Amino acid sequence: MAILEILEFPDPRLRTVAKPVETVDDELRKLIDDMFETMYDAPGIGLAASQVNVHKRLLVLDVSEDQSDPRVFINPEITPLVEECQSYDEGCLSVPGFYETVERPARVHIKALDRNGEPFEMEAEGLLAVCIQHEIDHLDGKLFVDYVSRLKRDRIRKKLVKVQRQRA
Ligand code: QAP
Ligand code: CO
Repeated sequence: MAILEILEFPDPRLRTVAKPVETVDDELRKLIDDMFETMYDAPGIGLAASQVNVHKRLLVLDVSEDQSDPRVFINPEITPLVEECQSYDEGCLSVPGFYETVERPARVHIKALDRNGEPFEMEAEGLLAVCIQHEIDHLDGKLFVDYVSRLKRDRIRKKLVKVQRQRA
């Protein structure tokens, strides 16, 4: 297993729209294992392949408190079930140190493939629903900072570019 490098905002590669996974094989399962290791190491609750510069429609998440509920979604398709939205203070491993309130549909239906390539469907609400929607946004090249004002987003961008320069 390996810890993968996580791309950080405003890296333009985070804007890539990911392509559907065509075959779920051992190579993809190795990537999934590395993504879990990277996410748990951070630590984080969700990671999309786009964040580790792999532009395939694949995400992992675990919203449990003790890393006991790993879930994989390959080629996820999401449908909102209610018009009502919930607000959540979102963060992102690609936007380290920043949190902003985002509103998203409170209940969603998800269709996806599991790590064996088997289709499954489920409904989600609460943090799980927030997290799945946040991660699917990554696959479409979107970030939670896109939902806040340009002023806030520009401030976050400037601060992150500064720490990235200091590191380099
Ligand atoms: C997405 O985010 C998410 O700023 C997953 O310094 C977040 O795992 C979905 C993290 C909130 C729903 C609600 C962020 C770690 C982890 C940071 C994460 C940081 C270290 C974020
Ligand atoms: Co994120």
